[in-house]
Amino acid sequence: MEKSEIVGVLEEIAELLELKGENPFKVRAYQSGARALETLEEDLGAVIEEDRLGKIKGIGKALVEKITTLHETGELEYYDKLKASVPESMIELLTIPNLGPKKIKKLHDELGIDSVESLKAACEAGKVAEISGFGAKTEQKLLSGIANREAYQARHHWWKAASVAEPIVEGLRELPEVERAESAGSLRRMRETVGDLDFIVASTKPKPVMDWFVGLDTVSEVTAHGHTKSSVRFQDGLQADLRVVPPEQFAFALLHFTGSKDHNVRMRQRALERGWSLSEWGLFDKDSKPEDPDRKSVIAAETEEQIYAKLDMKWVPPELREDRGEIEAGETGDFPQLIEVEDIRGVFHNHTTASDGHNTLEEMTVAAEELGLEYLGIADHSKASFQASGLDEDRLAAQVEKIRALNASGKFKCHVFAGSEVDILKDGSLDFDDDVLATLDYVVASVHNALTLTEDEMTKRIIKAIENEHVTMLGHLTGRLLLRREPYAVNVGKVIDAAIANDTIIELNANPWRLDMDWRHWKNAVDKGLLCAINPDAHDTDGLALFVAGINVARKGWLEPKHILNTRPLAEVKQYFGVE
Ligand code: DGT
Ligand code: CA
Ligand code: CA
Ligand code: ZN
Repeated sequence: MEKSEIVGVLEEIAELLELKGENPFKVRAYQSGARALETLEEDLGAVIEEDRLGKIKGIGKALVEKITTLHETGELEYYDKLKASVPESMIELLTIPNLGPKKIKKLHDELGIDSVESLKAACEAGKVAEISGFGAKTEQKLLSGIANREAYQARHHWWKAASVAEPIVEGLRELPEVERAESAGSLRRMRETVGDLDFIVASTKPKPVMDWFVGLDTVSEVTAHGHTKSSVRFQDGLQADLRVVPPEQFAFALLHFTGSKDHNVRMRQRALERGWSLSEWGLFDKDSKPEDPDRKSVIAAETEEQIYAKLDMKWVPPELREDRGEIEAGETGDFPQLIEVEDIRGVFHNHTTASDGHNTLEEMTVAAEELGLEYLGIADHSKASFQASGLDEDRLAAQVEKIRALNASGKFKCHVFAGSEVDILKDGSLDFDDDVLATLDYVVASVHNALTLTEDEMTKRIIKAIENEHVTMLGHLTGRLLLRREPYAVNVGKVIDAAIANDTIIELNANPWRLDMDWRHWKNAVDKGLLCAINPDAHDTDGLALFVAGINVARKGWLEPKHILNTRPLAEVKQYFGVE
């Protein structure tokens, strides 16, 4: 078992012990063991082999044994037994924000609460507010935490949904009965999260296609199994609809089930204005009846282009189908030249083992070069992010020197820029002084702590950072973690205006958990003059390729190469940074 996983197990043991009301010293032993292991810079395997684990501060004798067992076998009987001794529904309570093991124990002791359901009922009855240490405000917070959690569980990150959908579409296309197969719905529209998958298949023999689909290994439940539509739930909770239609309906079904609903409403309106009714089955005379056996589509369409053309429009890229101006643009064909993966020449916001990354500077550079990137920006955390081993001034200076030497060595074609992801402190000042920032090629400024300021305070804090002349770009504007943590309160409009006024870039953080700044803001912002950088926020070599998730969202935000700094060639980026 890897070090990071062992850290997770130790943390979980501490939580379970606390839930059971065990001796606080015992709890703390596991917590500090987890911390000590997390910050261990050496290779764990070597430390164990040389029998040095017990010499590390914070790791006692009992932990040496457990860590060694976990490392060598990936299992631990003590942990399994402990876990089995606490009901699953109690452990689930730990997933609610603002609720730690101590509070859960108290709720259990005083109100007999042992599940999310019983907590919800007790909050709604006002019983939780009456317990000392809780109060009405906490009760409200718990209720909204429960509501968020329900909403989060109903949806999935686009990246994950895409990884489930891709092999299914390929599998469908290989079936002899299948003429065409596509993903539709929010997945095709590149929404940041996906409710369910929607597959559309053209075939004259639906039965074997349906049987193949509901019989997939990964299906845990079949919720519908019909002639033209089946619905399933996969083991990981994701649900999917499959619709099989006759080939002549395929383009209409694909258009309809790609949506969005709002886009469909506008399209149907256009059809009606022309005397037709548009549906998933075809384009018909608006007075005709579906029951009429002779009813025929006004056009035979093999592609979506032909349907749009019949309605006097150019084909609309699926990611724009949200009724946010694409209908009007479709009339004139005046679409943006949407950014593509090949347009990206480098990336700026990336971490190495110097802070909380998992690969070294050299390894990251090799990986960037393999991806064909011309340049790579290293922006490790600053000292205020101590939980991420942020760099202090000395370590930063050493890293800058190392990067300069790497470039000078001529070992790599990929140029490395020396930067920092500097913390924006609570008052809006930065974690490094200006003279330190001046030694860098560029600076990403981000908020990582004090997330509960008022909207006004947070907005001022961020704008103050934007106004610092050394700040090149603002990192992950709202701090949201999709399906896990809501954005902090901040006035996005004011931040955008300040960024434009100060020639500061706002990043599009491409991590599939973030996709921050949100796609809904980009079109207006770049029209007003904002510049964007698409950054993977990579913490390892694999993470570099995640900029692709940012491309999806950038397209959804109507972004073109000219709006994005990292589409520019190396020489122009150097010029932009004002470096040699
Ligand atoms: P999701 O699954 O919540 O992430 O979002 P979608 O957009 O994939 O929604 P879904 O799966 O319910 O339906 C797929 C598409 O089918 C949707 O984008 C538009 C179309 N559609 C579904 N129901 C309706 C409806 O009642 N009216 C219209 N106009 N279109 C609908
Ligand atoms: Ca869907
Ligand atoms: Ca659906
Ligand atoms: Zn960050």
